[in-house]
Amino acid sequence: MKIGIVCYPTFGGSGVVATELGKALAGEGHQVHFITYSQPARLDFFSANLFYHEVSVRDYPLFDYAPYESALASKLVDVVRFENLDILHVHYAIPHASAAFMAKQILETYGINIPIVTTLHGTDITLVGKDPTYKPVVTFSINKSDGVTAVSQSLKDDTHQHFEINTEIRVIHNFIDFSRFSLKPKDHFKKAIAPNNERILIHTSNFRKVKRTADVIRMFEKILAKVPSKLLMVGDGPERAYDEQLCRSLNIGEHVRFLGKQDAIEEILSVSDLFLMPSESESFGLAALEALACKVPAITSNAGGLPELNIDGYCGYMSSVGDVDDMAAKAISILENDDVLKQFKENAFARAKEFDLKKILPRYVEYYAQVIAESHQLKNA
Ligand code: GMT
Repeated sequence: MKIGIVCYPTFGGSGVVATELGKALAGEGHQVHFITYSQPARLDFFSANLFYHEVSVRDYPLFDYAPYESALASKLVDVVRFENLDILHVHYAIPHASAAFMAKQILETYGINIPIVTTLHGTDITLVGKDPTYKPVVTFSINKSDGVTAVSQSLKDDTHQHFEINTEIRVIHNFIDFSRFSLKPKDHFKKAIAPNNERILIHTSNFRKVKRTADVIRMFEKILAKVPSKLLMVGDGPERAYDEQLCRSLNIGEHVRFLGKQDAIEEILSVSDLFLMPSESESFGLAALEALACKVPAITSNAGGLPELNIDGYCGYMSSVGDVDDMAAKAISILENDDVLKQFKENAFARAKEFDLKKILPRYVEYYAQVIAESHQLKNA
C-alpha cells in the first residue's frame, strides 16, 4: 500500500504513535509518506520506503494567523495526486481531519477517490476538540472520515459522549516496539543518579496542566520520607518552572533532577524503579506503556484509558485523580521490599507484551484494507 501519514511532528504522544506506525509499515514493505510541517522527531534516518513532504506556510502581512490548514490541504492534494497514494491516515483530529476532508473534496474534482482514516488520540477530543471553538468542525470531520480509530475504549466512549457521531469507531490501542524499548545496561548512569543505591522514580510528560506534575512532586516528597529515593522529571512544558519552585519550597530539590526533553528515553527508563503518572485525563498513557516495557511498574491515576493499560496490584497501582496520599502509600508498598519490586517489574514486562507492535500493526493494516475496499465499493455503487 501507499500510505500518507499526517501528524504533529513533535514529542507528543500522537506524533510518536504516528511516526512509529509509519516506520513499522515501511518495514513491512509499504510505502509511507509523512506530510507534516517539520521532520518528525523519531524519523531521523534513511529508509527506502519512507518519504517526507514538508508543509510550508507562506506568511503575508495581512495574516495575523497563517492558514496552516489550507497549506496542509493543498500539500495533501499534491502528494496524493503525484505519489498515487491509496489511503491517508491523519493523527489528532485538529486540524488534520478537516484538512484531509478538504483535500478529499478537491481530489474528487480530479476524479481521485482517497479514503481517509482519522485516529483520535486524546486531547483532540477530551480537552481541545470539545471546546465550542472547534467542536462543529471536529464533529463534521470525524463523521466524514472513511474510517475512525480511537486509542482506547474510554476515548471512544468520550467521543460518543461529547460529539454526535454517526460513524463506527474502531478501538486500536497504542503499541510498543520492543526492538527499541527493552532494558539497556546503563549501570554507570544509575550510579551517577543514585550513588547510594536509592530507588529511582521517573515521570515523563510534556508538563501540561493535564499531567498534574505537581502531584508527582508531592507524591515523591511522601515517598522520600520512607524510602531513600531520587526522582527524574523528563520532558518540558508550561508547568516545569512551577514544579522546580515547588521542589525548592518542599526542600527536596537535591533529590529531584529535571532532565528536559530526552530522545533516548528507554535508557533512562532502564535505570528506573517506578513510573509516576497522576494525570487528570489520559486517553491511553503511552508513556506508561514505554515504562512497563522497560520493566518499570507504574503508579497512575485511574483517569480515561489508564485502566485499559495498568492492572491494579499487578504491574502497578491506580488511585483516584488527586489522591496523592493513596498513590504515595502504594508506591512505598512496592519500593520498600526488594522481592515485591522484582515481581512488579516482571509483571510490568508481561503486561507490556500485550501491546507489542507485532500484535497491533496487523490491526491497522487490516483496517486500511477494509476502509479502502468499502470506499471503492461506495464510489462504484
Ligand atoms: O497529551 C499528551 O500527552 C500528548 C497527546 C498527543 O495527542 O500528542 O497524547 C495523547 O495521545 C497518546 C497517544 O495516543 C496517548 O497515549 C495519551 O494518553 C494522550 N494524552 C492524553 O490523553 C492527555
